[in-house]
Amino acid sequence: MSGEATAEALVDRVLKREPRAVARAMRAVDDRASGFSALLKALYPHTGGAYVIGVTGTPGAGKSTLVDRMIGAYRARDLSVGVVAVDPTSPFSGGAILGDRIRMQRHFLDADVFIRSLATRGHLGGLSRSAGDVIHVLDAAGFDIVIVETVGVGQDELDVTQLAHTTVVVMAPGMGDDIQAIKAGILEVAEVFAVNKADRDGADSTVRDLQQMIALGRQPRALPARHGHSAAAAATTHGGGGDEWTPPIVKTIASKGEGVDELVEAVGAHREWVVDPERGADKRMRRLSHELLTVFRETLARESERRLSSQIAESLVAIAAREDDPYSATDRLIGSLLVPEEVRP
Ligand SMILES: Nc1nc2c(ncn2[C@@H]2O[C@H](COP(=O)(O)OP(=O)(O)OP(=O)(O)O)[C@@H](O)[C@H]2O)c(=O)[nH]1
Ligand SMILES: [Mg+2]
Repeated sequence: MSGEATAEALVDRVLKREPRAVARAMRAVDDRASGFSALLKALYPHTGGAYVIGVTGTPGAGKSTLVDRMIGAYRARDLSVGVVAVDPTSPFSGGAILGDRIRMQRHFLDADVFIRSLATRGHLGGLSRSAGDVIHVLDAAGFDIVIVETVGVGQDELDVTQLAHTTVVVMAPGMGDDIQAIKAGILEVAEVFAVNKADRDGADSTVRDLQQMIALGRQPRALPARHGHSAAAAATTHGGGGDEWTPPIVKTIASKGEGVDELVEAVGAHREWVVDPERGADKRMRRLSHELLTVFRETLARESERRLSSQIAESLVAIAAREDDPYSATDRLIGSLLVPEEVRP
């Protein structure tokens, strides 16, 4: 971005939800283009209106197909939808991203739908920071619903789910999901399960496996009764009242659009739980804390490296000559960061 006037104009146009401005702002924050921080500061006061849904799960489970259907379901409810597809495995716009675009293409002419994939060039602060910033752009642009699709394979991608108000974990039968999921920590982040490809054999046994795992992992708790027979049709045992959320399990056939309304209802039930002033307070604070710390760490690391660049270069020379080691060098670097130059002896 060049010049203050341009930046202000860009903010105005994002707030008016001009697609090109939204795309440009998203690119600027993802690329860390100059002025990206000022842009985010200007946009932040206009955020907080969007409901953020994370959709994650094993590769090929049908996440994009399901997101496409969810877009349709929210549009039918007259809500606008912004989608960010994060594909860490193909940072330079690989095939999967292209596939996502084609899959969601039928929404392309709808002004109330905005779909972008995140390039995530692996800069400091990583995926989570980038996704968080991009969500803010969509939020400020006034989208009612923001959906973030990630492949839940690594910690980085799972971190992204921390930014969501509701995380939907998508499984498919016969993919060895149970073992994979536990490994990847997917179960811990799930607030709603979608067992997709329910047209295939083994869907019911995947549901049963999940029910068992949920029962082992948590005390069975009740969903609000009014959702008991719809969204939570396949949900785990209901019991007691209490403050803990039990993730409902919804069977879907994304390719045919079946079960999608139930899924959207289940997300809605969790939304009611999260926005409750008391019950959802912890979750809301965790989300904010994750966001602040992510921004703080990235900025701290970037600023420190900038300020210490000449000392870092000197240390490198000393380490190469075996006169120093990375550990002692780090102690010294941090020391000089904490004691400002003016007061150093
Ligand atoms: N039989 C069946 N196939 C489905 C269903 N939903 C999606 N698929 C197919 O499964 C394949 C993968 O779907 P995607 O939506 O790309 O899955 P994804 O989880 O987004 O995949 P990645 O982003 O690559 O991890 C596609 O060929 C879909 O047409 C379903 O409910 N039943
Ligand atoms: Mg996908």
